[in-house]
Amino acid sequence: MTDKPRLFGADYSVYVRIARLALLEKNVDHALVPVDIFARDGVPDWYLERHPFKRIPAFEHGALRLSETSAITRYVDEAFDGPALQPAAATERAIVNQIIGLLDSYAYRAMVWGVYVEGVSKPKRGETPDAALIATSLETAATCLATLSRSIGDADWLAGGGRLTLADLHAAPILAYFTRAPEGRSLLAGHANLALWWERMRGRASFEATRPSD
Ligand SMILES: N[C@@H](CCC(=O)N[C@@H](CS)C(=O)NCC(=O)O)C(=O)O
Repeated sequence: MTDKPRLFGADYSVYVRIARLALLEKNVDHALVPVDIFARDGVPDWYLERHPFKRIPAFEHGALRLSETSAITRYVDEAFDGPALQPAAATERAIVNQIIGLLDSYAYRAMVWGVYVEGVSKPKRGETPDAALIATSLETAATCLATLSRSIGDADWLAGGGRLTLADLHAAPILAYFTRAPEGRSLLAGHANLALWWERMRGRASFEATRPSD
């Protein structure tokens, strides 16, 4: 398949950034087609065919159309040349998938919406934050960080192995928003191994190239 992949979305989105990181780490030439979920009129009608739930990103490669970031990143890893972003061994791959699952199920909502949006964005816009939501989100965030910290152990990468994987790419854009909140930075500082991992991720060219424009 020779068509250049297209990713639909916006640079501020955590999930779009995850997919872009996978494309960049694999050195895949691709286009980012702008879709703004926060546009005044909502997402354009044509986009519903690509994502019936009006979320970003959506992806296209030749005749293949995908939504759901973890399906997109796994496809990108498996369909293109470049460094493998998933371990070959079933046990190690299961750990990567477990981390992605916990990030989707628990970390994203708590760390991005519950801590960053509620505690940083809303006050900036002059809105009153929901203190109870911030408190429960910080509790969930603490559990997420403790789990990730146990997983990384003494290794350089989240799944505990010697190589960057899709788990790292899934986590970093979430941490990018979480650490904009002072409480987020201080929770992260409680896990020296994760704090080092965060510095490692922040220094990657792919991470710098996908930094949101805001
Ligand atoms: N399960 C989706 C989640 C994607 C998602 O939630 N994207 C956010 C932006 S980071 C979004 O489109 N939010 C719009 C909304 O919640 O209405 C995936 O894995 O791609």
